[in-house]
Amino acid sequence: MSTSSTSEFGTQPFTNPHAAAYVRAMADLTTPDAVFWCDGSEGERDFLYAEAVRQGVLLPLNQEKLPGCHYHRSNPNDVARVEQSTFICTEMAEDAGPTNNWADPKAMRARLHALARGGMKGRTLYAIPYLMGPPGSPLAKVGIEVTDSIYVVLNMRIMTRMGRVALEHLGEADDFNRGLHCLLDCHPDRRLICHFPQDNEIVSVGSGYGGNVLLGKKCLALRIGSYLGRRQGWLAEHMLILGVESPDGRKSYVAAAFPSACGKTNFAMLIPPARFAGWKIWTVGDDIAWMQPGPDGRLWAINPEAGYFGVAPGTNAKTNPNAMATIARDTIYTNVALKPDGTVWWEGHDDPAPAECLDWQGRPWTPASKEKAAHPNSRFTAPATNNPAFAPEALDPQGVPIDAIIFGGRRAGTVPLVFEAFNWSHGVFLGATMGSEMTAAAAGTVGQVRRDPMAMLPFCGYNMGRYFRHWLDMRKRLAEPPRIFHVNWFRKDSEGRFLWPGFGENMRVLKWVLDRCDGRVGAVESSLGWVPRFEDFDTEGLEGFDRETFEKLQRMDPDEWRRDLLSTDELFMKLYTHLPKELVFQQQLLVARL
Ligand code: GTP
Ligand code: SPV
Ligand code: MN
Repeated sequence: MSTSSTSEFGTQPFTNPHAAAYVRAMADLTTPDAVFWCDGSEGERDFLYAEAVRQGVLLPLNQEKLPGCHYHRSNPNDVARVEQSTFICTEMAEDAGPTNNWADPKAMRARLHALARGGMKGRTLYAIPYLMGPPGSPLAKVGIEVTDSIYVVLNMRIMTRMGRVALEHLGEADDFNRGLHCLLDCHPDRRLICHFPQDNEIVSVGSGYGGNVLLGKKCLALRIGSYLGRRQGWLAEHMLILGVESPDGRKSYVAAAFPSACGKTNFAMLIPPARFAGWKIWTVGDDIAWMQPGPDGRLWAINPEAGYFGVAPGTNAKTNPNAMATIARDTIYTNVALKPDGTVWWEGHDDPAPAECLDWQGRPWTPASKEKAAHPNSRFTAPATNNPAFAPEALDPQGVPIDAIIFGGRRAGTVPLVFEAFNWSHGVFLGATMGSEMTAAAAGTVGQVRRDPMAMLPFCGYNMGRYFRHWLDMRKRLAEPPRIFHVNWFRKDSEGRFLWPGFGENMRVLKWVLDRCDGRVGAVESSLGWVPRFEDFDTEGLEGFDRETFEKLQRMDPDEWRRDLLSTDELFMKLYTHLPKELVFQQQLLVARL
């Protein structure tokens, strides 16, 4: 095994002996031609982009129009997370619980090592030290990801605090997440994303895509994070974090859990409509929140990430101007369409469909083509600091105090625009019973409604029943718990059109949420929870929106809810051995109210 000799970069082994030993052990297993030790410097970045272009992994985009931007196409069989190939490997199957795939750690490790053995032959092993969370934060965590994908290195460089800063945070300690990623032959039959929470270890093979391979994100920050959070008394959640600044300069903070591709990035970057002159939304995070009770009894949240891995389709200057500004430079585009002038396009872009371009698979595409030009789960990877609404508090090691938690799903029917939980345990019930239509972010049946508790079904690294218990128990440690709400931006009319304009107009819902938190506005008690009165819901300047539309949006049909409860029942039955009694009680109360 030699060290990379192609440049002055990547030649300095980590001085932390545990980190260096882990990298060497993985190199012994996978036998790469070279080992590249990442330091996160700018010189290294430039070298790696040039190298990725040379390898054909990235294509430089039009540097006048999209400075610092690159283009990537993944293998067409590898375009989303694969939940059926994702495993939690714990000694006891019940520790993973019935909502996760479980495997015996010894057996799975043997299988993975057999797959990875010699798997980097002829390739370079990149050793990536990364930090999740602001440096100095008590919640921040270090990972070392070893990968043979230069695409992963460059994405991790945007999504995390990568390089020296992570090693400095680690010091001489052995306390880091060990992550191995090998592309292998990228065959779905040999694709496995495995978590060993008891060893703080992740092994991912056979994929090159997003949440399967950027191990700091879903694997560490959510699956391993949630496992650690339960043991250590904090929460790792699939939540955006935003700050709302009112015209008098006061700031409130909201965390919201929506399932994949259900609006977190858009909500986190919201620009209020003209009616809300003087209000400003600040983005703290767009996908993941780590939260713990502070000494003041409030719930404090940090965003462990440093970038956005966002859904491209539907992003435009009208729906999300902040995202468009964010991705105008230093961005990696994956599986979008490529225009002849070296810029990019996707369905729902501001520009009209190009007369001709290459689709996400590199095939010629015209507006007459039947298939989509961009993959529905095509993504951009962009640094958070590019965002005009980036909240400086995102860098604060203590995080921000959360005033409200919002749960929400994508539901064409049944679920009203907004309602508020009666109390914490009812709020936990709302989160636990959340339903949502499946999206292209994971391989599977798009559009089918499934229970996705707290938007964590694919991401909870332990028994979901215990996870609910943990949520209920948090209440005891919070003198000032956030209020909990439920929203649905996606309700449709009988013609299949969205009843609610969404995007920036979601500010109106947010305003009601904050008014409730501040005790500024009353509400009506309904079977589902507290609901707004039309008079209290700000509709000024909302063209054509009247009481009738509001009532359609807020309509609650007991029969539809009883049907929905059947699938909640199914989830609860599945979890019955570990399901907290309070949730069953909440369900009985709901049935009675209906
Ligand atoms: P992940 O990154 O997969 O976790 O997704 P996300 O929750 O951040 O979702 P994102 O904000 O990227 O939105 C996903 C899709 O939903 C995009 O195509 C958006 O255009 C669309 N969307 C977001 N917010 C709204 C909304 O308020 N109304 C409607 N109708 N669509 C929305
Ligand atoms: C999600 O699916 O929730 C994402 C994208 O944020 S991925 O990183 O692929 O998980
Ligand atoms: Mn997500």
